[in-house]
Order: sequence, then C-alpha cells, then structure tokens
Amino acid sequence: MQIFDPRSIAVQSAHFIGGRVVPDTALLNVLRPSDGQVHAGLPLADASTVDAAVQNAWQAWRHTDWARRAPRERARVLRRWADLIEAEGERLAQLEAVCSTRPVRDAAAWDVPFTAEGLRFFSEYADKLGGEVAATRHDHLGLVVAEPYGVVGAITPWNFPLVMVSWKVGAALAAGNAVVLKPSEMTPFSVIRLAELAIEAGVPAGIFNIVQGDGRTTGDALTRHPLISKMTFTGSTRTGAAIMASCALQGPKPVTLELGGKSPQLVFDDVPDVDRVAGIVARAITGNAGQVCVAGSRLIVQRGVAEALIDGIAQRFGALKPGATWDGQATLPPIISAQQAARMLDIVERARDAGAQLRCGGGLFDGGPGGAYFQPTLIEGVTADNPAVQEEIFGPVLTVQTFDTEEEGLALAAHEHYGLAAGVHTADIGRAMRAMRGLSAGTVWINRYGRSDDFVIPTGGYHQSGIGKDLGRQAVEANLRFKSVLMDFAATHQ
Ligand code: TXE
Repeated sequence: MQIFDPRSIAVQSAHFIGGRVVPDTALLNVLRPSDGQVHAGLPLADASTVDAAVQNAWQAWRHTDWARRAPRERARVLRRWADLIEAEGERLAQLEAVCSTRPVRDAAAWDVPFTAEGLRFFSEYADKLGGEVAATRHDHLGLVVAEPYGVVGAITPWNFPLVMVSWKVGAALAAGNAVVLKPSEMTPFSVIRLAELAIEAGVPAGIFNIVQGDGRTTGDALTRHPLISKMTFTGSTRTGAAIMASCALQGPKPVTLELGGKSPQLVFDDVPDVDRVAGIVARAITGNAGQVCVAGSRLIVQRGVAEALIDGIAQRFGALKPGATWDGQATLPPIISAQQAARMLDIVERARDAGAQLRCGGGLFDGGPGGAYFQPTLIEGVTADNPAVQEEIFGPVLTVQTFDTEEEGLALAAHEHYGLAAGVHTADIGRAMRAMRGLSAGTVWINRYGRSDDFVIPTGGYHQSGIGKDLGRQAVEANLRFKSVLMDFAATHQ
C-alpha cells in the first residue's frame, strides 16, 4: 500500500538565509534511499555563501530584539512554531520520508510531534536559566548572568533531520542565540519548510538560517567562521573530532558533540518475561534499520536465558518486511545509501573472517524497489576484538555474547571507545543499580530501551561518544555563557 507518490513531493532545493529561501545552482544530487533514484539537486554553499549566512545571523542577532526581548515572548514564538509544525504534520512527514530512511507512518506519528514537542520543551526554559546570585561578602553583590553566545553553528546528520532541528536549534533559540544550520547533504529538504514556519511563527528574519552542502566544503567553512561562537554537532566520532580540532584552532570555541555508539543490551537470567525482552532487544536494533546513534547493537546475555532470548529475537527479525518509506506495510526501512550498505557488508565479512558465525541475515535483501535493504542480522561467536563488536555498523546487525556472572556481564558490556547508551534487563533492583553504576555510558535504560518523550532527560555520550548533552536543562545551559558581576555598595552606606 503506497501512502504517497514520491515523485509528487516537490522540494525546495535552496539555502535559507535572512528569512527567505535562497535558490542556488544545484551541484549535488540527492537520492531517495528507498528506490535509489535522484529526487532533486542540491546547492553547495561555498565559503562566501556560508559567510553571507553567518553575517546575516550576526546582524540579526545584534539588531533585532531576539536576544533582548522578554524571554517569555521568545517562548511564545517557539510554541507558535511548534503549533505550525503540528498543523502541517502530514506534509512534513512526507517531506521527511521521501529522501530519508524514516517510514512516513513513523514520521507522522513520531518525528513530527517529537519535533514540535521538543520546541515546546525548550521554550519552557527561556525564562528559567537567568543565572544566579553569588554568595559574596555582605556589602557586595555578586551575580552570575546567563547570556547567549551570539551565532551558534549546527551540523546535523541524516538519520532524524527534523528532530535534530528541534534539539539543536530549539535549545539555541530558547537561550536567545541565532543559528546557522547545515543539515546533512543526504536529507536537506524538510528543514527548509521548518525554517519557513519559524518565520511565520515570529522568529525574526536572520535568526535561523540554513546553508546546504557537504561536510568538506560547507560544514568546514561553517566550523571555521570567526563569527560562530559555539558549534553543535551530531554525527560520526571521526567527523566530530575533526570539527573539534578545527574549533580549537579557529578561536577556540566550545563544541557540543553527539557521536557514535556501540551500545550494549545486558540481559540477566532473572527477567520475568523473556519474550517481552526479545521484543525490546529486537526493536532497539531494527528501528530505523539500526540507523540510530543509540541503537542497542551488542546483546550481552546471561547463559541461562540465552537460547530462548536469541530464538525470540531471530523470530522477530524474520518477521520484518523491507520496503520503501512510503510503503504503509513495510516494517524495515532502507539503508541511507549504497556506500553505507557496502560499509556494513564489509564489517560483517571481516567479522566472519575473525571467527564469527551468522545466526541469520548478513546480506542485502534481493529484489525490491531499488535502494539497499539490509537483512536483520544476528552474529554469534564473537570476542571483544571482533570488528562487529568494535565498530559502529549503523544497521540492523546485533552481536551476541554470553556470560555467567554479573561481573563478567558488566565487563563485556564495557566498550574500548564508546559509551553512548546501555540497556539493563533484570528483576533484581540491586543488580540493576549496580549495573547502572558500573556501566560507563551517558544513558542507562533499565527494563526498557530507547528514548521517551521525557525531554527533561538529557542525551549524550561518555568517552568517544561525545561531549555535552542534547535535551534536558543541560542542552539549554550549553547555549549560554556566564558573565560574572561583582558590585561593591559599601561606599553608598557612608
Ligand atoms: O557521518 P558524518 P556520515 C555514524 C554512523 C555512520 C557514519 C558515517 O556510523 O555510518 O557515522 O555517516 C557533516 N566538517 N553516524 O558520513 O561524516 C556532514 O555533511 C564539518 C552516527 O553521514 O559524521 C553531515 O552533515 N562537517 C550518527 C554531518 O557532518 C562535516 C549519525 C554528519 O556526517 C565534515 C550519522 C567536516 N569535515 C552518522 N564532514 C549519530 N550519532 O546519530 C562531514 N560533515
């Protein structure tokens, strides 16, 4: 059942600068991952276009009242923006689905409302984080005054384009900054509509800008721009490190990084309902075909429950139906690009060369509408140094390791480089708490896996999985800098 015709979705192949759509010569092709066809061309902002966008943002930040207006008025604007997004839910979901891996049903039911509600969440912080009064001597007054940075640069990945705007742009705008965003060159279109809606909601022209292009040209120019006072990025650890290095050399300036992961799902044999856990574990690695930063890609399971759990997972893997993002019956979306699929196949091959066995999957589905659809894959017989355990695959590929004691389980759950998230399944609250303390990860989920709409819980990694947080109060604070004020009023007594 086709929910919409992809060829009918018109997109704006343009930048968004100074409050308006700015068409430019298309130099890149944007493919639909679902069928591998070119959907539209995309401009490639060079350093001078990036400079124009940043200058625009800087002027808007200085000369409009965005940073100075009553914070509650900023909050009202963000809430209006959220309302407009929801009112256009169906159109935005199709725009999101056509060139990404987001099934349109999920985009409508989850991504669009999540984007809107995220903006509302950040709006609520607009007047809550003004700073503090410092404990100084009695005849002095010390203030720590929270102020926005100015122009924040944001670079986002292809896996959740709309939601990323909510997290990055929402937090920055609530704090009173202007933003220049570079979305992924693979999923660049839906955010242009968001920017138009921002203007309609009352965000002053120039406060939210978008430059289109790749990382090497456009992303790099944005990172290096001297008027960008803070960078925020979600993507691979390698690119995050490059951005951090360039921020250090050009400024320096602070950077928030939400990076890769290799997150464990640790299952103890006291779980009361193995089948329920099988469902959670399977969803945590097949949702968005595993193309989620917090995907639970390593199953660490206690021996007594291993066989039953693995059977339950394999059964669920087998029931998934690959299909285009506009196919209402499909339950497994495509891989974002042929290159990503080739990378995944290479890791699976190297995993087998290193001694791993495939319980199921391991390759691409045959036939279909074009595009690359990866078979949900279970890999057994792996050790900690196996490539499938070491490297972020970013696909529906789950490795399995078994353990006997709690201590062994926790040791296996640790990863040499990553610490983004972890799941723990047990009926024993003491064991759950010991695991929570023992796991070196930015998020620990207990008897569940995955984010909820509790936006107040921040997200972000330990180790090479990142620096700083998206969501939560911490995300807004990261968009503020603090001015120290000390006033001596002793003299006025005399
Ligand atoms: O990511 P990149 P890619 C992981 C995942 C995936 C791998 C590669 O393992 O397989 O990364 O994906 C921009 N200066 N994740 O190549 O390169 C780029 O244009 C400035 C995890 O898509 O990190 C895009 O907008 N910007 C992840 C963004 O960075 C640069 C989400 C992300 O691209 C740049 C996505 C540069 N030098 C991939 N180079 C997660 N944590 O959710 C690239 N970019």
